[in-house]
Amino acid sequence: MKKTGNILRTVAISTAIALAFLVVISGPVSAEYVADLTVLWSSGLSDNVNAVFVADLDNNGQKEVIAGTRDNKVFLLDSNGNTKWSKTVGSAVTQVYAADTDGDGIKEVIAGTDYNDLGKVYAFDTNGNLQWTFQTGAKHYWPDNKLNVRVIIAGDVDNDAKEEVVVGSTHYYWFPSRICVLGENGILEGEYWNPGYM
Ligand SMILES: [Ca+2]
Ligand SMILES: [Ca+2]
Ligand SMILES: [Ca+2]
Ligand SMILES: [Ca+2]
Repeated sequence: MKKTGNILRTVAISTAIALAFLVVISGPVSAEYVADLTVLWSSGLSDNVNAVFVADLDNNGQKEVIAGTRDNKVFLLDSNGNTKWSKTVGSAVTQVYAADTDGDGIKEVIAGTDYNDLGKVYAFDTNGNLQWTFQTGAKHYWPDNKLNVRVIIAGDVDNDAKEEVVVGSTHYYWFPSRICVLGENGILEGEYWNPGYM
């Protein structure tokens, strides 16, 4: 029996075949119809694509694509795959997201890095200007502060009409894990340390 697939609006993926390429596809998705997916565009980036997020940052009806690469770069691409800007951060980018941290209606580009950068979070405006950073790596339950940012999500968790950035970080080798809730300007509004891996 055929499965009826959901219509994929716009999905960005990094492929295992072309590691440095970002490929955007659209079409109905089901096990039977994967071959029907159409490549809308592909964009060659500088290194392996570690993370991708799609959002209409500026509410103009066109979605932008945020991508983070192994060679420490954050890219913002337009809806046709053209690079609007790229910025270099302190180490490999592990996660990217979009969040309106200051409540002005425009989403910021959020990126997290690995333990070589002590698990930092970077926020850029839509023009690529750095707005703030926050280091999630800290000594707690373990004698060093080498945390990887593993998860970033956002939402208005305290009803102040500004989205908080919620970051999950884990030690690169051992167990300590940390959840940070970052408010406007990257201010730490809440945190939780777990002695084990999360
Ligand atoms: Ca847009
Ligand atoms: Ca904003
Ligand atoms: Ca809030
Ligand atoms: Ca807040």
